[in-house]
This record gives sequence, structure tokens and C-alpha cells, in this order.
Amino acid sequence: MKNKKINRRIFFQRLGVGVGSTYLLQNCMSNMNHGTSDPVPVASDATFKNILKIPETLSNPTTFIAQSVQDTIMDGKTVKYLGYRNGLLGPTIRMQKGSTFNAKLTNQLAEHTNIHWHGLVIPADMDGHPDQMVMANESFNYRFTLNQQAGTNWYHPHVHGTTAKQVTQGLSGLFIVETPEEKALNLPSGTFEIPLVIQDKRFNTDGTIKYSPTMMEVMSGYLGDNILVNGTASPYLNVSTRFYRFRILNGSTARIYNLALSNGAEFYIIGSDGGILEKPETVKETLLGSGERLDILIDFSNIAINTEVFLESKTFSGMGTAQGTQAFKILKFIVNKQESNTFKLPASLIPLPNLSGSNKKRSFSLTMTMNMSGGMHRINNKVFSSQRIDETVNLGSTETWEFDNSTGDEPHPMHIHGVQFQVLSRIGGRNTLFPHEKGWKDTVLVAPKEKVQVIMKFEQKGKFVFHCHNLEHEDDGMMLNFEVK
Ligand SMILES: [Cu+2]
Repeated sequence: MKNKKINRRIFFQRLGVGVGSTYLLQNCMSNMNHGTSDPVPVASDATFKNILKIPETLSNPTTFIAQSVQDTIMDGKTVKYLGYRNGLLGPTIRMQKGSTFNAKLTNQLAEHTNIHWHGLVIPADMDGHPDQMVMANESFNYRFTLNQQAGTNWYHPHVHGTTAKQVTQGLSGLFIVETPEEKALNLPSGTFEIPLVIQDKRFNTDGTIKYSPTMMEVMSGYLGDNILVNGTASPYLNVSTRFYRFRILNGSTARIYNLALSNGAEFYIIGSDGGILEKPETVKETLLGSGERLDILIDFSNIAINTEVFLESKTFSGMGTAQGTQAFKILKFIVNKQESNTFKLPASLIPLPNLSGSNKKRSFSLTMTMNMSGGMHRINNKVFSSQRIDETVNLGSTETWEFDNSTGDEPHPMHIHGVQFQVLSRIGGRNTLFPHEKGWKDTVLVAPKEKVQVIMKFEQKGKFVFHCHNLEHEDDGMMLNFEVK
């Protein structure tokens, strides 16, 4: 606390004297970063005593009501958060490719909101662009047909300036698309397929959620000191000695997790943001940035009964000085039931089409400036304006976009609406592609010093946005419009 105050003072003092000087600006940013340490206290094993909540699953939801809800997160206190139905977070939507989603969002909040269907390739007027607001006491009908591969998508508000606050307060949920091709893989399902929405939050003493980032936290990200899974603090899940499938969403505004198992065991990545991989990828840890998803299998079959294993986040480096400094536990698995495992890890999953024939390249510089008027985080030195179309794309074209963070010192998970892309290359920084980046993606983590190239085909007409999914950066204006026509 004390450090933060001192550094904030240094920040404003330097800002006053140093505008325009690269040296002073760098110095200033470095000071701020040093003062912004990761605030998560490491929880002890004994505190993981709350049974993991599983959001209700709906195959044909017709009603979403953005509203104040009662739920219990901390210490058994029932308090008010935001939600779409009952309690914090919305339902998990599970629908088949080819089926039509048709649901009414009614806004019972005192402010405007909307829903962005993150990862779904749907018409622009249904996408939840920040232009498309549902005002207080009004409603809007979202109707679209699912025409994409099986994958773990999600939904959340996209209100420019208050996206982070509304998501933090409880408005988000998973949207799973299924196909016969995926069904045929016979992956663990039913009670053996568990959604995990991981979020970090801060709380007021009355148990309500606090969201009040300082200027420094707009830069480094607003990191919560409690890690929740599906809106459950210190959660545990009883498991049997067999394979499980976990569909993981990093639904945090800014926090990056380095997911691993506490017993050091390998796990198997079978899918990424918007699709299933070509084959399972065996890893011991993997980074997951805000907005990214991970579809994994964990094999508990060789673990002795009554053993506890944690899903945890290990330390990491290279993602700015505020992130990755602490290891902490996320979810406790208690292996408590013997079961003969019949599942065999498949050698191959779903082929990934080759997106070749890219006919245009665009490059986007990701930068931070001390210019307070209009936002500090920028793409091609621009701050979001609803009035301006920044890029025009031909319908049906395949393009390569490069996100250039080579001069930056903050990580940016970059998200493009209206498409699923494939990651082509990463130059500088970590200088490689990672196992979970081998499939369909809509959000890619661009670390400091990196240039990341993605390729995609534009098949939906209209006005979309692309932006940083660090929601503090996004609300600060790190977002541009593109129009497909
Ligand atoms: Cu960012």
C-alpha cells in the first residue's frame, strides 16, 4: 500500500516535468512497474473447502436478464453482484453447429449494457459491438445461426469504458459449440466435463466486489487478491480415478495464469479458444491470458485415493513486472472415488484447415503513451473512436495481421471480433508458438518485445472491433474498428 502511494507520487511528479522526454517517460514507467507487485496472498491448502459451483447448462436459452443478483462467494455471506439469471455468472450455453440461437437480453441495470459473443463468427449486427447498446430498461433480441467448428467460446458485455467493471461484477458465461465430428471423439462428457471460469477479484468488507483501478492499475492491469473459479472462492472438486475434460476460461480482466498441476503431472491440451486441436499436446504448464480458453484433459487414473492435487498458477517472467511474481493455488481436486478408467487418449483429434493465400498484410503497433487525454494504450497510435473506421477489409479475403509489441513493456492479449484465426509466428520475446496456439484462436497473448502474426478469413460483413483483452487497456481505448465489405 505504502509503496503504491510513493510510486504514484513519483509518477505524477515525473509526468509534470517530463512530458516529451523519452528518457523520463521510460524512467517513470519503470518506477511505476516496480511499485506494482502482485497482491495475491498464497492461500493455504486448508482454505479450499468450498465445493466448486457449476453454472447451469442450457441448450436453448431464451432469456437473459442483466440484473442485480444475490450470491455467496466469500465466507458464506449472501450479497449483491451482477448476473444474467440466478447468481453471479451466466449459464453455460451448449449448442450444436447449425442451430439457431434466439434469446432476448433485458437490461434491468441502471446503466447500458450489451452482450458480445466472444469467439462466435456471427453477423456484425449481432456481435455486441460497443455501438450496439441496450439502454437501461430496454431489451434486444440476439438471433444468429451457429456455423463454426466445435469450441469453447464465451459471452460478456462490451460497453466501451465499463466492460471491465461489468465483467468483474459478474456478467459473463461460456458458450460451447458442439459438432458431430467432435462427438465422435468420445471425449469425457457429462459430469466428467467441467467448465472452469477463472477470475481474480477484490472485495469490499461487506462482501461486494470492488472495482476501482488506479492510474497505475490501468497500466499494469487490475489484479484481484482472491482467485475464484465459477464464482467460488477457495474451491474444491471431488474426482474419480479417470480422465476428465476441463474447459477453462481466463475470465479475469488482466491477470495471466501459468496453469500447472501441483503434483507436476502432465496434462493434455485438446482445444484452444475456438476449436479442437489436430492432436493432443502434452504439457506440464501453459500460460493463459485474459479472454483465452483452454480445453484440457487431466488423467487422475493413477492417483491414490484421498490424494489432493491442485490446479495452480506457477510463477513466470517476461510479462511485465506486475504479473507472474507469485505462485498460488486455484482449485483443489480431491481424488476420492475408485473407478476403472476406460478412456484412451486419442492420437489425433480434428484436422485444421490450412489458411493459405493471404493477400494482404497489416501491422499494428501496440504502444503506451503518457498522453492522458484520450487514453494511454494505443493501436497504431490511435485511441478508440466509434465514429472512425480504422481498417477496411474485403469480404471473403484472407489476411495476415501482425501485432507489434516490440517497444512495449506490458503484455497485450489481442482479440479480433468476427473471425477465428490461426497463429503463424512469434518473433522476439518468447520467439516461439506454444501448444495451445496450434488451433483456432480469437485471442493471442503478445508479450513485451514480441511481434505476433495471425492469419484469418473474413466471412462476416459489417463493422467489428479488435482490441486488447486486458479489459483495463480496452476501456482505456486500446481498440480499433474494422469494416468488412
Ligand atoms: Cu493491453
